[in-house]
Amino acid sequence: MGFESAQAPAHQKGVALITAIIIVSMASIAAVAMTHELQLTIRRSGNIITADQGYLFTLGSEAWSRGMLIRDLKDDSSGNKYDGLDEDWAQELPPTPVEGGQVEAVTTDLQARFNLNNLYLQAEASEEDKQSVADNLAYFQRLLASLELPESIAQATADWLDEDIKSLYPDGAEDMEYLNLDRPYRTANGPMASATEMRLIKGVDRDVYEKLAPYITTLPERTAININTADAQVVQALAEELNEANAEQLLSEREENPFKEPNAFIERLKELFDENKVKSDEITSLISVESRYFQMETVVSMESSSQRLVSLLYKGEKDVIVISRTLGVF
Ligand SMILES: [Ca+2]
Ligand SMILES: [Ca+2]
Repeated sequence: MGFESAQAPAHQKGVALITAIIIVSMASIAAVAMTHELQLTIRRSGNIITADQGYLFTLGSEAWSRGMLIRDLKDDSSGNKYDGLDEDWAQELPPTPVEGGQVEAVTTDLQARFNLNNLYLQAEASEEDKQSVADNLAYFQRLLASLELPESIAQATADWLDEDIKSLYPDGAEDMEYLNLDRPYRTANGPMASATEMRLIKGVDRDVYEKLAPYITTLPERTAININTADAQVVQALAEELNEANAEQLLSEREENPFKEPNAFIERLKELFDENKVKSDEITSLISVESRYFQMETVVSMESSSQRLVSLLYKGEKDVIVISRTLGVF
């Protein structure tokens, strides 16, 4: 009968009890360890799912932005052929709640900025290309001046980009200039992949770069400045005669009446200044009323992390394509 065991000597009962306690506590430790491991796995999976979800939201945001540009393409082909800040694609998507977080996005026209690659000059360049680079160089000098930055940076940038290794006079800089530095390097002598490359150029320190950065871009081909989206400094640099006040005036006029063709801008300049002083050909070669290159920037904030996607979009004749994506997680 089970009764017998209950009758066992006292010390045996003690051993059995201790053994039981040890077994129970070991089982508890194992259970706790297992639960902890399980919780970590759940957490890890959760983070992966959230990150995937966040990334899909950034792609959704990009698709939305692309959709707006496709709509604009249709609008353009129905006779409204200009790109301006009054159009739908230019409207910001304010922080909008989504499942587990929020999304915000903004599409900007990169042709509102000066494209540094307009200064790229091949070794065997045509007269037309040389003239275009000369006009863009003069433009960049005026832009630097309007930002109160040294104009000498323009020639150094042109030397960095052009294929020859002859320094422009008086402010250019080719290999010799950079090979004498403590940490020497050579000029690229080719187009820039990123505007941050400016930091390598003679005369461009951190402060100069930060001041210049909002007004410059690097696009894969020569592009004109869109006078409907460029801000006052960029517009002001288009002509010697323009100052801050009349550049601002042109900006406020275009809010009501965006420029539908480059000539409308030239005609407006001729009204503002002495007609003979307006360098029509030079300015016409620098400007446009439409754009091909746009940047979409979206930030998706989820509970545990945020993601920022910057996409370069190209609006062609028939479709809008994504050229590049840069993703950051923070
Ligand atoms: Ca348009
Ligand atoms: Ca060069």
